[in-house]
Amino acid sequence: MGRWNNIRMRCAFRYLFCALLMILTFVTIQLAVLSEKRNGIGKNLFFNFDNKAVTEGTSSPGKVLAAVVGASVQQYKASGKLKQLPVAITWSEYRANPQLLCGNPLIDTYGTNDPSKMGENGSGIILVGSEKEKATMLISEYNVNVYASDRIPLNRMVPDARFPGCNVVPYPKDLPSTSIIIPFYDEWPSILLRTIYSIVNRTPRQLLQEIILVDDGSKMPQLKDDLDKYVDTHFPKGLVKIIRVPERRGLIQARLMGFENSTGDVIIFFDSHMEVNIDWLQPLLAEIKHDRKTVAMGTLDYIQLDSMEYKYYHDYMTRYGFDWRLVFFETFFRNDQIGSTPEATRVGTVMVGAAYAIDRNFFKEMGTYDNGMKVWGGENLEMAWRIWLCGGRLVHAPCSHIGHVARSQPYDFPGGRQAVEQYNYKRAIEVWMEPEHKELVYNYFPGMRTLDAGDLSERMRLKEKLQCKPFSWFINHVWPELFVLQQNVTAWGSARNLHTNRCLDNHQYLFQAAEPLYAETCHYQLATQGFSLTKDKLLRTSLQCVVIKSMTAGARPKLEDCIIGPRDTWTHRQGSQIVHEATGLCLDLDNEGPIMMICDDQAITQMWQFNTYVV
Ligand SMILES: [Mn+2]
Repeated sequence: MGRWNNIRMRCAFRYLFCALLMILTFVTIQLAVLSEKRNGIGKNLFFNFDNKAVTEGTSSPGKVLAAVVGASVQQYKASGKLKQLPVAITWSEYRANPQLLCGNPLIDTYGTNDPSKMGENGSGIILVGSEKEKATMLISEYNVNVYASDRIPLNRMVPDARFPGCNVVPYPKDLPSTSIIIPFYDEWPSILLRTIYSIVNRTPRQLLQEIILVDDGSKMPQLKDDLDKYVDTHFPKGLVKIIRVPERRGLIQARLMGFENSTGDVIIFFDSHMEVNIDWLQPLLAEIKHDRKTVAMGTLDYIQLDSMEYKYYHDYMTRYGFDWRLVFFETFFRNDQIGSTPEATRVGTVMVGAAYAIDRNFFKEMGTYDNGMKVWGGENLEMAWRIWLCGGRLVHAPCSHIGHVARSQPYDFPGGRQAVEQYNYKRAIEVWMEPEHKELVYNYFPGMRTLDAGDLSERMRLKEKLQCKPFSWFINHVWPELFVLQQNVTAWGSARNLHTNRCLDNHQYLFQAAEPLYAETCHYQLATQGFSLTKDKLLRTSLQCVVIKSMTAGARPKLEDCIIGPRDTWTHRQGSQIVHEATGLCLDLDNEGPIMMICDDQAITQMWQFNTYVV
């Protein structure tokens, strides 16, 4: 095999050195195999079996550097350009001159990657047989295929996920410098390192101020000294900073600690399992340079948790939304929100927790995060509301793509996720929502009404100081799709069938594809049985309208998104029929649920009553 031939060839000239090297290599492999048997594969950060560019001793990490090097690096070395690890250059020296090499082949040879390597160019890994079994076991333990991650290059390239037009978008020359803040808690080492390599290799170096890792009390031993040594020997000095939080304080606090220790003009929070795409940073910074009160979001691509394949939409972009239960979901842009080209900036509603850029002073002026919140959850909604209501704006930069491993967070929630979320939600809605909006949220979470969410006085003072707009402004201008049941309606509440005491029910459905309209025993909880007849004659619930797909008697009515979907109109008189205008059919009810029938004044199953009529 190539590697052994290589070593033998070199041995002809330097047999003593090579004998030592071979023994060392052998011992290293044995140790790794042993530790693998003991601990499961990949427990050692520095023994990446398939990524031989840099392999270090497992027994004393950091001491045996570059013991085994792969063929591409051999060639590179032969060209005389490679400096021996450890990397000695400082980040400011390296930054000042885009031509400089740093001595780490994973950085210096980036761009000439061997495309035949597993996982290269964002391809996924397909495992078979015993490898597959091992990986499956590890996925159930770590929620991500750590086995696959250990087998693909730390510096792999990814496919260009951008709209074709992004290639020619010009960006201003003097963009602000950026600190990237990456909190982590028990992140798998090769996934964390790939996040860092992707940033170093795909970010113009003059724009990158620093990468700040915040270890939020990880328990994995590999993330302590080994990580320190790896960072120390593989990246230019001062580029990657590690902050250790002795006791876990949660993602929000960890982000804030990273922020306090950062020095860039702009800050970007990352998850610890991401891979940035080509020219990902410039579009975000261009938005902020244009208007410093802009928060710019990248487009998230999907790294499959089982295969590590980098996936993306070719001609589609996701918009984010939320409903009254504060569930964050993906939806789509209205036609009027898409510019003249697909790559034009789009207005945003709410943000995901990570991968947004904000001017550091603006972040401070806006009151950073509510540090009374716990762990994470809800902070992304609160921040988006605050930005919009207090004078900022939130946009999607379509040309900035960032891959994200779609895994459940390695973060756990002391006290349970639901309790933490509700605590955070309560803090957010008490500060920002008006009573009628809070009421709609409490309808989903009755327990939240009496929940003690701690001291909010500081956040209330902030709202006062920034002279923020009322929440209804946000609904009217930013997220009009979020339906307020009692606004602009002629009837609202629950729609009860007079014959059966069953009410129209949405089964808490919130997606765009058509779903059956249901009827269930009336309980009058607005969360599932809140329906309205609007002034423009839509029969609607949370995010959907009632529509019919087949215009004949016997059709089952559907719930379908009416942001850009169909908007059927209906007429109704109190305690009487609900008539579909286009067909003249009446909403009826049989044993299977709502059904469209020929109107019949004598049919009591066609009589409906809303809780409240507005005259
Ligand atoms: Mn994540």
